[in-house]
Amino acid sequence: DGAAVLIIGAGPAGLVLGNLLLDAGVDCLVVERQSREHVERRARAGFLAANTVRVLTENGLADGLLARGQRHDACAFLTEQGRFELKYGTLGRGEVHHVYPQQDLVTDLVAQFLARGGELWFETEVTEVTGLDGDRPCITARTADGTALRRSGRYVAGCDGRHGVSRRAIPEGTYRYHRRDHGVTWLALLAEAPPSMSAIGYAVHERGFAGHMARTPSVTRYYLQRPKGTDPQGWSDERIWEELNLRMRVDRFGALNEGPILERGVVDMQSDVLDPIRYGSMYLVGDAASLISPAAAKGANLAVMEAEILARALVAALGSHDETLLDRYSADCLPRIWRAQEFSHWMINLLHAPSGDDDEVVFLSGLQLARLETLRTSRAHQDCFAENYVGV
Ligand code: RFL
Repeated sequence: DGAAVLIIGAGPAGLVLGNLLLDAGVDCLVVERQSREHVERRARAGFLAANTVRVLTENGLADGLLARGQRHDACAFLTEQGRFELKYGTLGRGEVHHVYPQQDLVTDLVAQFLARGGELWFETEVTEVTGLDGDRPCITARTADGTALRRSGRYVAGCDGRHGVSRRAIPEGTYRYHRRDHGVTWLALLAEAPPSMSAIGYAVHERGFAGHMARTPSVTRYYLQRPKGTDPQGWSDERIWEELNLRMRVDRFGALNEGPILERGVVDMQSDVLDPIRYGSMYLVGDAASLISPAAAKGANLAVMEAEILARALVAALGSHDETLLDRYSADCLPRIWRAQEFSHWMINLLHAPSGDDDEVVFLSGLQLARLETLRTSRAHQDCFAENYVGV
């Protein structure tokens, strides 16, 4: 009753890994706590980096993305000093983003996994992972009606996010845990309104950051920096649009297409990294390995990158009994994770109104302005920005 690889979680990490393994003839099982409808409707990421699109395309997983996703190659900064645009598609390595809502990607990945004959249990929560020190690890799970299930396998892939059971299964003291609370909170909004600019708009304002991210021709994501602990329902639609208009300086830079707010959530900018991202026969992928603040839209892209690296390593281990790549998995991924973390951290400082005492705010605001000015005027800096912005 075993599967070669037991995958916990059907987000981008687990589903890309599962599809790549099936393609290589490796048998796997994906176990997901939520229902299929739930994961297919969960709106989160949208900006897919060039490497993500390559992985999906090479593995026959990009039909929906290429048909309905939109190519984006520029972002705009709206500041007190003026508006400037970076056409990152012509800078750095010349890579672009594809904008495709994460829930649509997940929908496609589930369909592909099932079409390839994959076994996927929805509404089944993994409650325990055991035997990681040996070569017959085992998961215990509970279905919605309370039935207990057990499955053993050769390897476990922990793709269940930051609060999943995989992280909890790693004994204290066997890894280093790096974490940071960036002290910044976003009210994350989905508006039923067409985008108001070509793709991304970052508004830097003394009242706080406001962001505009195109999603589909009729839906746009907006972000508003708010105090920690803010109530997502605290502001009416009218109040939200008033604040967006103010921070995005519509009087100077053009009006926003307004519409009803479909969804409101609150996201605290937090990051963490586990090191190593492996324990015994379990490997962590995506948010389970490292949570990254969404400031630079890296989370889903890191998840797909790691899934590809792990798939290749598992195929070598199971096909040719060669564990060299598996043993290197952590060392291969961690420098890329840290590079993404560094860029994301830099973006947080670029975009957000600083906090602290009065002196500190004045000083940090000066640095923020200098940072924006360098980005606006230095081609070398723009190339570096573009490489990090679209790359992983
Ligand atoms: P996911 O997508 O959270 O999937 C984990 C899955 O595991 C399930 N699970 C369990 N299943 C069984 N048993 C258990 N015990 C389980 N515990 C959990 C969960 O139900 C879930 O289905 O993690 P994964 O696959 O690692 O993917 C990570 C991405 O989802 C995440 O990094 C991104 O959404 C982050 N992110 C963005 N990333 C980008 O690359 N580009 C973006 O534009 C972007 N925008 C965002 C974002 C995240 C956001 N939020 C909500 C934090 C915007 C926002 C607002």
